[in-house]
Amino acid sequence: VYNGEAIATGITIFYGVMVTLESARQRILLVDDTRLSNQIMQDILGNDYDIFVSTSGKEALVLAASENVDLILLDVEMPGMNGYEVCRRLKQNPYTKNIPVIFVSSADDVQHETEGLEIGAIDYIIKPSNPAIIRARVKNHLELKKYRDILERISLIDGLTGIPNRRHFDQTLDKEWRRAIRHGDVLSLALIDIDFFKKYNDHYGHLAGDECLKKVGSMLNESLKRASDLGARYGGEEFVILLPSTAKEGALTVTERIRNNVEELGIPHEKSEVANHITVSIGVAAMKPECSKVPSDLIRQADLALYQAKNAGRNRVCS
Ligand code: GH3
Ligand code: MG
Ligand code: MG
Ligand code: MG
Ligand code: MG
Repeated sequence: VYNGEAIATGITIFYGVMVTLESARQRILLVDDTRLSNQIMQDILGNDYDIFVSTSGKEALVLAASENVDLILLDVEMPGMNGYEVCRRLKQNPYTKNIPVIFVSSADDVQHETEGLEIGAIDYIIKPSNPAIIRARVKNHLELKKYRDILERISLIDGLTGIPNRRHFDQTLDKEWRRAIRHGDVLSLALIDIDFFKKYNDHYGHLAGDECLKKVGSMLNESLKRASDLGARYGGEEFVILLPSTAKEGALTVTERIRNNVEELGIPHEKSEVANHITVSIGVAAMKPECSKVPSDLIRQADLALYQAKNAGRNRVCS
């Protein structure tokens, strides 16, 4: 579960997994066609960080996209693709555009430095430079990167339940929708709404209501098996799940398991009109995304199914 105090000390909990950002060594990619230059930087920084080395721009682009690095030290003059071109490509790729780049170059004129910064580098180090200064600059930039990562993660987590929030869900739906169009794949979505939750709050109080939402939220995420499945808090007492590459039958299996798991939490609800414990109603929609449709079509369809589930007596899954 989410813990606000832990976040203040640099520890954040994401997807139910503890991520200790303080203790993980940050990763630096060194890019220079001169092996000796890479070796010098490695000697300066290797004690404090995990170092990846590349001697060409092409190789650097692959490493940057695959190795999850936190900072890139990039030479300007290199045969083939020069540092400016490497930086431009890094900034165009959604997977690498947020990795800070520092140019390291012997070109000490205003034009070179200006161009490097305008392309999007955060700093420009003129070599040869003093090792202590390099260490200090790198440390400052990595510190900023660390807090930017923490903020990004917090912005995608629901503060009450600790599960992904609406913003996270919207981003993922958008991404999965486009992926499904590219692959001609099917996408399922389910809206989950707690039954008679207003009565629950009225009877047990809002704090108990909040505890109930936390339990349902964590149970929801524990019920999802595939790494690509996403469960999020949609708002109020509504949750949503997204099941990529899953047709309706599969979605019905998953959601029936969830409906059942919620019942088995056995949270007492003596004012409920369907049971004496907390239950949920679930609306399922499955769709093969096409250019003529939009993601909200999928949500609307699930919402209609949810409405049916409510009208048909609640504590059930409809599609
Ligand atoms: P139905 O079975 O038709 O869904 O009835 P319901 O009472 O669950 O539906 P309604 O939409 O009328 O009420 C939802 C309630 O959820 C209203 C609000 O008090 C409660 N709620 C929404 N967000 C929160 C929250 O963050 N904490 C708590 N404790 N309650 C919340
Ligand atoms: Mg060079
Ligand atoms: Mg509701
Ligand atoms: Mg309602
Ligand atoms: Mg409700």
